[in-house]
Amino acid sequence: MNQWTKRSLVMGTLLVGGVLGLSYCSNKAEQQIQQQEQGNLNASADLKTLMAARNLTEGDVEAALKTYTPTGKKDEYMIFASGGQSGQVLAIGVPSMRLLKVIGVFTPEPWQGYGYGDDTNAILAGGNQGTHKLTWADVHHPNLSETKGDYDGQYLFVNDKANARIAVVDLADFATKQIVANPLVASDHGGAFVTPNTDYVIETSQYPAPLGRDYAPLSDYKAKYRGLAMFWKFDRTKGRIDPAASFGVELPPYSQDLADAGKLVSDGWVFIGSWNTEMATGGTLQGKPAIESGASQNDMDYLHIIDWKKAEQVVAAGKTTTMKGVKVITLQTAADENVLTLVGEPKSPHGADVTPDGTAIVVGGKLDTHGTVYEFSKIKDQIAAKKFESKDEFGVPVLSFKDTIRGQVELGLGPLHTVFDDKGNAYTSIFLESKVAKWSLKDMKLIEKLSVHYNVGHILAAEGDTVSPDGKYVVAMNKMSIDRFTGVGPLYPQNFQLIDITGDKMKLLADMPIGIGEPHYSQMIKTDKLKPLKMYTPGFNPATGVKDPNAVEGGKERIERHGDVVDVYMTAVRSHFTPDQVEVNEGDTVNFHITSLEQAEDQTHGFTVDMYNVNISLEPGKHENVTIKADMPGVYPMYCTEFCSALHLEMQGFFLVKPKGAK
Ligand code: K7E
Ligand code: CUA
Repeated sequence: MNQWTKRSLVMGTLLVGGVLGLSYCSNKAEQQIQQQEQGNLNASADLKTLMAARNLTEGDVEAALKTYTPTGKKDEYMIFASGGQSGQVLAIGVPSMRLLKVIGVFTPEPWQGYGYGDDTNAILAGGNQGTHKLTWADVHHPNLSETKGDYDGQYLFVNDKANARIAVVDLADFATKQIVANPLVASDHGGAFVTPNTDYVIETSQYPAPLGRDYAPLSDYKAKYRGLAMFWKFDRTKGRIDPAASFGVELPPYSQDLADAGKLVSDGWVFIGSWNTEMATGGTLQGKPAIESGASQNDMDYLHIIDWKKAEQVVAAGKTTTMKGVKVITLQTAADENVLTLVGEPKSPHGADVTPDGTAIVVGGKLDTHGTVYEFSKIKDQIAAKKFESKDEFGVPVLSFKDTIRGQVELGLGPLHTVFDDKGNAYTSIFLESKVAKWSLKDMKLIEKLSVHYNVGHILAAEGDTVSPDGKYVVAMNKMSIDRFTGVGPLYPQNFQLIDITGDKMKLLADMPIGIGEPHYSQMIKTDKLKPLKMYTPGFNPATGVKDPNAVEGGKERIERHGDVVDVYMTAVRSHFTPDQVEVNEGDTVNFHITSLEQAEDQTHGFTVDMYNVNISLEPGKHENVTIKADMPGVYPMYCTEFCSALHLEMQGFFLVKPKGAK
């Protein structure tokens, strides 16, 4: 039997198997043939010949061996990466650096049907801000939920810098469940960072403006413009943020930047970097310096230190004002009650990263060559003793810089973000030099620098933001890729570079081009902590978190008319929709209630009504509701958009809209 006969036999099995739902088994037969073919092909080629033919060094082969993941083998870690301007989140396997999923978060995602059905539209609508429909987001910092300072694999939070929003993704099904919109500010950046037991999700503003998004001229900058640290209360039992139990802390009009929550000894505290303590507002047409130079005059900006347990007490004591429904601790109260304290940090800082043991905070400086390490115990003791050096012009107490730091380490030009391993080392991204700097937290000494390609922004480490990082891997998230990949036009991919940190020397293992959005931050979790669902219980609505009241059982499919409202109770199972003919009148409102009757792993159907901008994903057991206004008379195919079986193309039906006045 030659390969072609074998193949056509397999295809025959596939066809029959697909109809019977046996495609998995026949895929296996197909796989065996493929493996035989590859075996034959490779038998004559030895390793050296292959290396020579592909111009690979021994180092390359070693890197390949450390990352190559044969079919069927799984990754040890998963990265949750910001999808940047795409408004989405990317799930990536490590060490294979294979893209596993693009999770729709702030932006509709058609494959998942996210934003194309009633229930997911309601989630997206929760993020409405202002009067313009927001169809994009600037995702910066994904943060995994934590229990006792360790990733627990349950939830993921992300921020939208452009529109001041926070989203909650449930890692049971990797789907977005909630978007909360901050009514007080227009942009954020210090989010979405969690406290060690995920009591709060922190969101701090980036660009100062009047709180509540009111108008005030720039001449009132110092008087009326403010920053904000928002503490979104997370209700783990519901898996949702509870806005009513959340509060904000008003901040001076500096540009607050990255934030991090204290852990272990520093649990109960939050640290927020800032720049533009000059409060420059530009005015280039009037001959004033651009903000970039106006904001770079001071040698020191301010690290903001918030005692959030104290803040909770202040809120409980009712010492707040309410702005647009949010309880806010005013700047005055925050200063008087020592909820907020400042300490100098070197010129235009970026990054504020708490060490795994919680004893120190590392800050980088975009215009400074040092990593600066603050000793938390010194901060705490001086605040307790009210030993302040001065106050800023808003009356906020300021600690002495030199009495607060553990020390500084010379790292290079433009140190940004710092992550940690399990051996007391820190890894800092050096943006201008395109390097990752490894240094010792204990000795405050630079150990090694590794070139990356190019202009590294954030870096991330395996379990890197927990109380017990794993070491093993660091990933450099490079902004530029210049000569790394085949050209795809002037908008180049970003470049994630996987680095092995297990040896004495860091070793670059693999490049992964990222052709979507501009990722900022990511976190990497051990995959054995994730417990993703394989399917939903029948009739479950993932958006509402309960069995849908309109869930349809097999045999109970029906069409009901109530005046000009038509309810279609539909089921989907290989390879048909029931009912498959839906005829309505022009102008009717049609509610499709569709339940997948599948309970077999990975048997997903899609459902579209052509021309009506509907595309939902029906994973096994899932229920979705879709409402459309039948305002286009005609005949529109409805079909399954997922190649679900051999008779997938036959999984179709007709949606007929009878024109007004037709018989
Ligand atoms: Cu450095 Cu938004 Cu965290 Cu970008 S931020 S890199
Ligand atoms: Cu169901 Cu294709």
